[in-house]
This record gives sequence, C-alpha cells and structure tokens, in this order.
Amino acid sequence: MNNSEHVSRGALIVLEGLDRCGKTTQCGKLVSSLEGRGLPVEAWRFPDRNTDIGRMISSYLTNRSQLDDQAIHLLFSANRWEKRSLMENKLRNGITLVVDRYSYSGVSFSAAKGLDIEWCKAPEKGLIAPDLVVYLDIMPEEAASRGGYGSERYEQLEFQRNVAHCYRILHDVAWKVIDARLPLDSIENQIQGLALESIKSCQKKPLSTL
Ligand code: DGP
Ligand code: NA
Ligand code: NA
Repeated sequence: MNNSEHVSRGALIVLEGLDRCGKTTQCGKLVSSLEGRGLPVEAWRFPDRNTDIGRMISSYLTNRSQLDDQAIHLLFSANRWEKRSLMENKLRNGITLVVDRYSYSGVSFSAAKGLDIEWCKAPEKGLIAPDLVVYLDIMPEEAASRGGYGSERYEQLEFQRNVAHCYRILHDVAWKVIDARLPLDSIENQIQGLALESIKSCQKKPLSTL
C-alpha cells in the first residue's frame, strides 16, 4: 500500500518540558512500544542538529558561537520549516512521528529571554499542528537536581524558571500534563495510552496547521 490516499495517516505526537524532565527517555520508550505493536513510527527531535541550520544551532547551544536572540529564534523555527514537507509526507503515508520538542519549546525558550511572545509565535504559524502534546511537568529545582545540567547554554536554573513560566502562558487545555516525578513505568504507561488514543482518533481529522 503505497498510495497515501488509501493509508490511514500517522499521528504527530509531541513531548515538551524543561531540560531534564525525562522527555527524551520517554520518547524512546514510546517509540519502542509502538514499534512492538507493529505500528509504523519514527523518533524525531528538534532541534535537528544534522542539517546546516541545525549545525548553526548546535554551535550556538554549545557556546561556540554567539547570535542575537531574534536571529537564533528564527533559525530554530527555520529548522522546523526545513523538515515540514518531509513531516507531512511521513504522516500522510501512515507513519506516526514521536517528536522530542517542537514549536512550544521554540516559543518558550525565546520568550524566556524577554522576547515578545506573539513575535515568537509568528514564524511557527503554518507548521503542522500536533495531534497530541504531552507536557512532562517538573519543577525547575527538581530538574536541576537530577544529576545536574550539562554545559549547554540554556541549562541554568534561573533561565529554566523563566521557561517554565512561558510554558504556563502557552499551556492549552488540549495538552496532556503528566507529573514527571512519577515512576518511569507509570509515565510510560500514561503516554502510551494517550498515544494509542491519538493514533486512533486522528484518522478522522485532517492534518491542520498551527
Ligand atoms: P535538546 O536537544 O532537546 O536538549 O534541546 C537543546 C536545547 O535547546 C534545550 O535547552 C531546549 C532548547 N530549544 C529547543 N528548541 C528550541 C527552540 O525552538 N528555540 C529555542 N530558543 N530553544 C530551543
Ligand atoms: Na538539553
Ligand atoms: Na532532551
């Protein structure tokens, strides 16, 4: 079946949260469990550091380059835009995408620097809207205590407090919030249930945009 009109579409599933909330681990677990059920699924993440734009972002995050806040904001957004058509093709071909960070990180991490939140949202408009957003909720202090942060630019307690505040402003009733302090298995099971539900129900919904 390679005619996409005869294939039920995949779901766009996004995990969001502060650095060290456990999102990356849970994305991996979710992809494995969906694969185990024989469902077509791929693990994606943003920023995608493997493109030219992604390498510029990576260099900024590791403090090897400096960029104006607005400039890096637009690069993060461009990194999502350069993957948009591939994303659409995958979804239309029935592949569910589990995405570690998306536009909500884009807006929250930049607005946390004091940029106008509406200005931050603007370049995200037109990207594919997720079918499911899972927010792994953790206090910034708790996240910081999880073996400490790495050395990347944003991994600082005070900054993460601002990011948490911006996520709260963006928070939408459709988001599924999960307490990141729960045991890993419990978080995994909750996300799995939400994902299966989303994969089922998205069949009836056309793709839409932010
Ligand atoms: P990660 O690879 O998930 O650890 O993300 C790298 C860092 O970049 C992390 O601190 C979150 C931040 N980040 C992710 N996406 C965006 C974005 O679109 N804009 C900004 N400003 N920061 C982002
Ligand atoms: Na990180
Ligand atoms: Na991560």
